Amino acid sequence: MMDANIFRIEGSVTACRRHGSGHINETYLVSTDAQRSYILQKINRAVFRDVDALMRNIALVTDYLSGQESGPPCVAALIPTRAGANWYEAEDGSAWRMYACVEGGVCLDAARGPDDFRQSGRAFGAFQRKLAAFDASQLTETIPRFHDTPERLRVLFAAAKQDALGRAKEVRREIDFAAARAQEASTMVRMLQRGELPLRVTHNDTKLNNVLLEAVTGEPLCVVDLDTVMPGLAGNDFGDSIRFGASTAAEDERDLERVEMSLLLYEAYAEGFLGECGQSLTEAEIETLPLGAKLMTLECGVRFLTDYLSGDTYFHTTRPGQNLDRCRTQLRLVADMEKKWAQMARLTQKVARR
Ligand code: GN1
Ligand code: MG
Repeated sequence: MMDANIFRIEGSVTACRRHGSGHINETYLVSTDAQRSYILQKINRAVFRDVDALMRNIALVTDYLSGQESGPPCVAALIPTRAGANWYEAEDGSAWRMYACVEGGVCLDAARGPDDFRQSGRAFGAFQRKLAAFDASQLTETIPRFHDTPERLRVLFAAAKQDALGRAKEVRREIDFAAARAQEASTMVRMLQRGELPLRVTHNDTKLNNVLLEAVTGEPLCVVDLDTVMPGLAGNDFGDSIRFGASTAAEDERDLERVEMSLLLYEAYAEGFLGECGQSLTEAEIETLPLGAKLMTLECGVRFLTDYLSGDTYFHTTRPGQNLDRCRTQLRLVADMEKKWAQMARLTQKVARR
C-alpha cells in the first residue's frame, strides 16, 4: 500500500480500506485523525496508458465545473501531492491520485426505487448541460474509440477466432446473438459520421454508482469517475445509465429470470435526465435515446464476453465466470428491450414533450 501522506492531506492516517465496486481502478477510503476522509485510487495503467493526459482532462473538467455557480451536482476536488502534482508515480511504477471525500453522499449499486434513479438522471443530465459550452478540443481521448460499438464487435469476433483459452465453444449462442445485431450496432456511429447527431462532451460511464446522492434527501450531490469524460454521444450517456440502473438485477446476476429492463425505472431516469438537458438536445438525439440504451447494453455485453474469451484481463473479477455472467445479463437486457421497444420509444417521447 502506498503512503497517503504523499498527498496534501490534513492529519495523520488512521485507516485505509478498500472502497466501492469499480471494475477498473483500485479505490481506497482514507481517514485521518483530523476527521477528514479522502478517496485514494490506484489508476489502472493497462487501461489508461497516458496518465498525464487522463489527469489533465479531469483537472480541466473539474476546474470548469467548480467555476460554475449554477447548483449541483458538484465534482470531487482533486488533492495534489505535497510536491504539487495531480498524481503520483510510486517506485513500482503504479499511479495514484487522491480526491476529497464528498461528505454526506451515498453511492448505490442498485436504485432503492424510481426516485433514486430519477435523481441520478438529474445528475448526469445537469452534467451534460453544464458541459455544453466546454471546449472539447482541450480533451485528450483517454481511450480511443471507447463507444465505437461496431469496433467492439469486431474485437469480439477476433477474440473468438483467436480463442486463446478454448472458451469460444461455450459461448456460441452469445456470439451469434451479437452477430445478429451487427448491422444495427453501427447505427449511432453512422449517424454521427453523417452529421445527424452532434458530438458533445459526455461522461461515458454513467453507471448509477458513478453518482453520489445526498444521504438524507436523495438529491444529486456529485458526479464521480471522470476518467472517460471525452467527446461522445448524449444517447450513449443516457443509454449506459439505463443498461446498469434500470435492470432489475445485478450486473453479474446468474439467474437470468431475474433480469429485466424496468419500464418504470426507464421512465424515471428519462424524467430526471431530460428535465435537466432535454432543452439542449436535438430531436434526433431524443429519438435515439432508446437505441442508446440498447446499444450501450449490447456493447457492454460484447466487452464482457471479449474479456472472458481473452482470459479476464480487463475487468476486475472476484470469481471465475463472472465476466460471462455479466455478458449474459447484458444480452438478456437487450432481448428484453427489444420486447419493450415500442413502449421505450413512447415513454421517451412522452417525457420529452412535457
Ligand atoms: C467499467 O470503472 P467502472 O467500473 O465505473 C468500465 C465501463 C463499463 C463498466 C461496466 C474505463 O466502469 O466502460 O461500462 O465497467 N470503464 C472503463 O460495469 O472501461
Ligand atoms: Mg466507476
